[in-house]
Amino acid sequence: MYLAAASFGAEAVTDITVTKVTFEGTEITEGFDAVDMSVPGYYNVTYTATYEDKTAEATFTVVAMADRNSVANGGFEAGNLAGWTVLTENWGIVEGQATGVISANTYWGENLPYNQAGDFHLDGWNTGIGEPDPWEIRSTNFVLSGSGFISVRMGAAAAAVKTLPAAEQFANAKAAADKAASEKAAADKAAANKKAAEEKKRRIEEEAAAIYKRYMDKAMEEVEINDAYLEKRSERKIKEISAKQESALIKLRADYEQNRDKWVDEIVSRVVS
Ligand SMILES: [Ca+2]
Repeated sequence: MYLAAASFGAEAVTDITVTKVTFEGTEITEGFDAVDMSVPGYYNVTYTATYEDKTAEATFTVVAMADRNSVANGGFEAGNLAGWTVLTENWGIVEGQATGVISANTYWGENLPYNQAGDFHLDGWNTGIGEPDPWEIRSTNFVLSGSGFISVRMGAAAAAVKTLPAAEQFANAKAAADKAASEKAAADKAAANKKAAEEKKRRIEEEAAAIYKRYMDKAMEEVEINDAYLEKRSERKIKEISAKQESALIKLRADYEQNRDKWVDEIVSRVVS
C-alpha cells in the first residue's frame, strides 16, 4: 500500500522508500510498517522516490486520532495542513506541502500579536492566495458530543465556519430527502388524480343532471301535450256522450209522444182489470 505517491512528468514512480518517521518531533523507527499508530498524535513520514538516476524526497503527516469528537489537526499543531483538505485552486505548495501554517506569534513591523492557540496556526497571508480572493479548507469529519458546541478561533475581515454533514450522514440525509421528495411527488400525483377523478365525477353528474333535465323538460312537454290532447279528447267524448244522451232523449220523447196514448190505455186496462 502506498500512502505516498510520486511521478516524473506523466510517469508514475513506484520506487518509493520510507526513509524517516518521526512522532511529535522524535524519530521512532526506520520503517513505516513498524510504526505503532495506536498512540494519538502526528506522524511525519519522509519518503524518497527514485526514478532511474534521479531521487526526490517529500514528507507527509499522518494524524492518529484518539477520539472521533475532535477535528484532526484542528489547531494545526502538526505544523502543516495534515488532515485538512484544501478546496481552493492555486493554493501555495512548497516541497510538496500546502503552505499556510506558520509558527510566528506576531505580524507586521508593529509586532501585532496573532494570539494563536498552541505553537501553530493557519495564516491566510501565507496560502499563496491573493488578499482579495476567498479560500476554503475542510476539516476531517467529527462527531459532535458534550455540549455540542464547536469552538473556532479565527480573525479576518470576513471569515466563516460552515458545518456540513459527513458523507454517511449526508448520504442518509440525501436518501431521506429523496424519499421525502418521491413520496411528495407520489402524494401530489395521487392528489392530482383524485382531483381529476372528482372533476370527472362532477362533470358526469353535471352532464347527467343536464340530460335528466332535458328528458324531464321533454317529458313535461309531452305530458302537457297529452293533457291537452286528453282534455280535447274528453271534451269531445263529453260532447259525444251529451249528443248521444240528447238524441236518446229526443228519441225517448218522440217514442213517448208517439206511444203515449197506447201506453196510457195499456196502463189503465191493467189497473182496471
Ligand atoms: Ca494552533
